[in-house]
Amino acid sequence: MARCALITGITGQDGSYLAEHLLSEGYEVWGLVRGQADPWVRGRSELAGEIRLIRGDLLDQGSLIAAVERIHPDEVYNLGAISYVPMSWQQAELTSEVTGVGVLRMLEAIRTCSGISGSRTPGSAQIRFYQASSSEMFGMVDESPQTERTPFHPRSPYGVAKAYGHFLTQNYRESYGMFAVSGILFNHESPRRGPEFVTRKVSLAVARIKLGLERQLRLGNLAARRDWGFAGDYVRAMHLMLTQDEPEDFVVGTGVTRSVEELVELAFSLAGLDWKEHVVCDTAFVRPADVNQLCADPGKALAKLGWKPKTSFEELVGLMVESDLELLSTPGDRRPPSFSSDVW
Ligand code: NAP
Ligand code: G4F
Repeated sequence: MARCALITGITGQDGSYLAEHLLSEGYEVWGLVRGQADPWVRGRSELAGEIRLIRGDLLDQGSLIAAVERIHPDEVYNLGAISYVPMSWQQAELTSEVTGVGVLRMLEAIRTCSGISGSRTPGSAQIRFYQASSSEMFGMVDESPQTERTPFHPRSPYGVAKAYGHFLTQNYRESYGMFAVSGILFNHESPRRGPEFVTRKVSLAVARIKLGLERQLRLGNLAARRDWGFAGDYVRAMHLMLTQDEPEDFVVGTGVTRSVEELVELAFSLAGLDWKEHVVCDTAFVRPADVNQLCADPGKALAKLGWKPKTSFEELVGLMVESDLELLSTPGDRRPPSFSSDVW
């Protein structure tokens, strides 16, 4: 029988790539969607009929229990979160509830539906759990590159909420013997990245400027450094983590760090533009506390999962600029028409 996976955050960047990957591995894939007018239902219909949708919200314990009871998944991937770091200062409480306590609610749904009570019962839970942890937990780093053992010093309410979810995942593994793992993923991007994140903000601006639709791009901290990879590569690591004999946490990244300025220079040059003629620094995009640099040591993932990224930074930026040039050159709304399958 096909293995069955439930993905929270199915409408997000990673949710779509993970769903495609699991479908290609022969899985039955369910996605949790919230609200009554799902944008995804209208916007991502290329997967119509292949992914099954179920309503639920990380803020609503009962809906998560009902989803797990209905589906009986073999694997749960908790990708749902408020994931945009600046928003976590504007809505700190909501971020803590969704990105942090949401992890507790999903673990509790699995524990309840698996019949695990009080004490540690190794191996008793059949449902395997993946938590989307983040390199933002490292925050102000005092060692580089960062490994699974690097201490956390989060710099935003988002980072703090992710650290809570990370420790809780470890705690449920140790307390109840659950197969619960945390993937500490560094920044990963794609043409499906939300437009508020810096890589997509840049690739969209490059396309608009190239096509004469805009002249200027306003950015914040150009000196910040990130370890950027391709989302399509990273979802393979998530799946591999749930196929191991023992539950363990892994750092996933490329091991190469670049500045926002290097990203900008490359993206503009790929379109034959000089970034200095268009980019303006704007303090409105500078954060109350930023993470200045991140760089992964993915050695454990390579050794134990056999995982390594296939897409270079140059290829990734090229992919995004090319995709946005095509998107903005195409007249009209290119989204496919309505989604046909039922939402539970
Ligand atoms: P994303 O595109 O922002 O997607 C976030 C998803 O969370 C959306 O599907 C959203 O659904 C869902 N969500 C928001 N609030 C929810 C709620 N109350 N209940 C259920 N679902 C809710 O994020 P992503 O880039 O795919 O990242 C996936 C996960 O990995 C996130 O947890 C993120 O924090 C983490 N992460 C990402 C990166 C990265 O570089 N991309 C790195 C490390 C960790 P709606 O469409 O309904 O809003
Ligand atoms: O693209 P960003 O918004 O990503 P950030 O904050 O690193 O967070 C992303 O990666 C995390 C993994 O480390 C995820 F957990 C998280 O969910 C999210 O996916 O910003 C990257 C850097 C920052 O230092 C920011 O200050 O770019 C700098 N930056 C400079 N100007 C800007 C801008 N970021 C944005 N979004 N917009 C700007 O105008």
